[in-house]
Amino acid sequence: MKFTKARRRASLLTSAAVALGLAATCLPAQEKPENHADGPVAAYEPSMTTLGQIQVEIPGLRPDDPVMTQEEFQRGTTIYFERCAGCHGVLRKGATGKPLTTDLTRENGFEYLRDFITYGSPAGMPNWGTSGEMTEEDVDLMARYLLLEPPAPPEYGMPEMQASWKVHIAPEDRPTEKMNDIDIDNLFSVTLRDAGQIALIDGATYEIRSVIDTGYAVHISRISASGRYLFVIGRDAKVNMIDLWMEEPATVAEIKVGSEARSIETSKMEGWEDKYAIAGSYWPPQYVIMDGDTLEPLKIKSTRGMIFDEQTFHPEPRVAAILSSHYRPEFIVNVKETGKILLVDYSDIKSLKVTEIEAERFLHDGGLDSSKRYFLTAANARNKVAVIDTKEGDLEALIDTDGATPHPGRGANINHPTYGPVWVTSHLGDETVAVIGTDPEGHPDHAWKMVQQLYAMGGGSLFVKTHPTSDNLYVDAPLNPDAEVSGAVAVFKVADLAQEEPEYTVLPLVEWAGITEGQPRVVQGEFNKEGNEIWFSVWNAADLESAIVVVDDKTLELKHVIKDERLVTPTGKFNVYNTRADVY
Ligand code: DHE
Repeated sequence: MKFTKARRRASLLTSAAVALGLAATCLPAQEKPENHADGPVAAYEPSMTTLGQIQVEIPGLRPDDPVMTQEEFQRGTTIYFERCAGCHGVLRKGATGKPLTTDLTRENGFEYLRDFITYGSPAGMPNWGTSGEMTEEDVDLMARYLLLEPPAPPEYGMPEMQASWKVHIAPEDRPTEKMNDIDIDNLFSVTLRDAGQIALIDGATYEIRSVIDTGYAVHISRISASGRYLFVIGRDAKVNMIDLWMEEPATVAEIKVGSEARSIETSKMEGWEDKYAIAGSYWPPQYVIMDGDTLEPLKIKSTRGMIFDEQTFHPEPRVAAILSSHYRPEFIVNVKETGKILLVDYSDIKSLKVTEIEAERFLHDGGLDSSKRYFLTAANARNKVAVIDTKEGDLEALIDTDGATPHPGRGANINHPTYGPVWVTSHLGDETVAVIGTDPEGHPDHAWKMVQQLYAMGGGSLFVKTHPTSDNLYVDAPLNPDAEVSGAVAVFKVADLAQEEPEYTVLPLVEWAGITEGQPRVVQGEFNKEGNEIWFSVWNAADLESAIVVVDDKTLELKHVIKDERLVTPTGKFNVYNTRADVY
C-alpha cells in the first residue's frame, strides 16, 4: 500500500493495528513529540563518553562553595560530559543549550537548578528527574556540581599525538599489489558501534571477510581516493588506517587525535590522491592533517575563535563533517558552534592557507551535489542548509529547509522530473523532506531554492539515500519513538515527485529481518557499487540480535538478510566505491 501525508494521518484516526507481512506495507502515523525534551532531537545530542572517563580534580573551592567529595565531583563530571556537555558545552559556556557558568548558576541557586534538572523545560531541557533517567541523588549531586567551577579537560597537542601514533607496517613493507581476491570497490565497511570494531563485508557474497578492532563507539569510515586505504574513527578520537590490499586487510597505522572526535577524510584532488588524511575533534576543538601513508601528525589547527555573526569568542567550537574538494586541493571543514566553513588548502601545509566562510551556527553533516562542485551542509539547530561553491571558494546560498533540524548525512542527489538535479535532506524533528535545486545552469530559477517538500513516515529521520542508477529515494526514521516507524523505511519513486503530494511505500525491514526481540532501529541505507541493491542496518541492543537487510532496488523486495553473531550493533555502512567517489 502507498502512503501520502493525508492518508498516513487518516490512518491514525482509524486503526493503529496494521499487520506487517513480508511484502511492502503501510504503517500508522505516530504522534509528533510534544517538545524537544521527549523527542528525537534531544536523543541526538552529542554524548562525550570518552571525556567522561577523564580523571579530574575539584577546582580550588571558595568559602561558600557546596561541600563535595572528590568522588562525587568525579561522578558529576562523568554525568555532565555524557549527558549535558553536548548542549551546554564542555566548559559550560553554552552551545545549543544555555551557558551554565558559575556566575549564572550561583545567581539561580541550588533549588532552582535541582528543579530544573528534575522537571526540564519546554524550551528543550530534558526532564532528567521525572523521566527516571537520573536518580534523586544524582539530580541533587548535579545541582551542587553546577555551583562549582567546571574542570577543564586536558589539551591534546603534538606530544600526545606523537605518543599515541603507531605504524604497524611501514609503507615499504606493505604489498606492492593487491594480495587478496576481494572486489575492493564493492566491499562495505560496517560500523559495529558498541563492539568498537568494523566488519568488512563482501558486496557480492554478503560474506564477512574480516572484523577489525577500532576505536571506542566507532563512528564513521572514509576511503582514500585510490580505494586502497580505509580510515576509521572512533568517538575516542582513535584513527585506524586499514590496508585493503593485504592478504588479510589489517590496521597498518593508528593514532589518537584528541579525546572526542567524529570525522575523518582524505585528500581527493587530482594529483593529491592518498597524500593526506585529516581528522576533526570535538575535544579539544581542533583538526589535524596527517600523512596519508602513515598517519604521522603534521599540522594541528585549533578552531577556537569568534562566532561568525556576533563576533564573540567561543572556547570550544567542535569540528563536525569534513569533506574533500574535487575542485581544489582543499579540505572542507565544518566548525559547529562558530558557524564557519573552512576551506583548508593542503597544497603547502607549511604556509597553510585557510579560507574562512561565514555560514550559519550549528553546522553538522552534509555532502556534495551530483556535479561534486557544491557542498550542501545542515546548520541543524538553525533549520538551514548552507551551500558552498568549492570551485570559487565562497558561500553560494543559505536555504531555510522549512522543517525541524535537517539531518542529511551526505544527502541524496536525484534527477527530479520537474526541477532537474536536486539534493535532498530529511529532518530529525518532523516528517518533512526538503528537496533543493542544485543546477544553476540548467534550472537557474530553481537553483538553491527549496523546490518541494515531501512528507515521509515521521520525525527521527537521520539519513536519506539514492544512487545515480536508482529510481528511488529512501528515507529512514531510526529515532522515531514509534517502533513500527523506526523499524521501517519509506521509499519515494523519483518519477512520482512530479505530483504535488507524492506517495511513498513503507518497507518493514525489522519484520523482514525476522527479529522479534528488542526494539531494533533501521538506519542508514547504503547502495552497492552497481546501484541495484541497498543495504540497511537493523540496529538492536548490543546483547540482542542485529542484522543487515539487503533490498532489491528495482522490485523493492527483500533480497538477503545478513546475520552473524559478530554483527554487534551495526550502524553506518560505507561502500568503498560510493564513499571514495562521493556517489550518493
Ligand atoms: Fe553521527 C556522520 C556527529 C550520533 C551514525 N555524525 C556524522 C558526522 C558528524 C556526526 C559530525 C559527519 C562526519 C563527516 O562527514 O565527516 N553523530 C554525531 C554526533 O555528534 C551525534 C549526534 C552524537 C554523538 O554523541 O556522537 C552522532 N551518529 C550518531 C549515532 O547515534 C549514529 C546514528 C549511530 C552510530 O554509529 O553512532 C550515527 N553519523 C553516523 C553515520 C554517519 C555519521 C552512519 C555517516 C553518514 C554518511 O553517510 O556519511
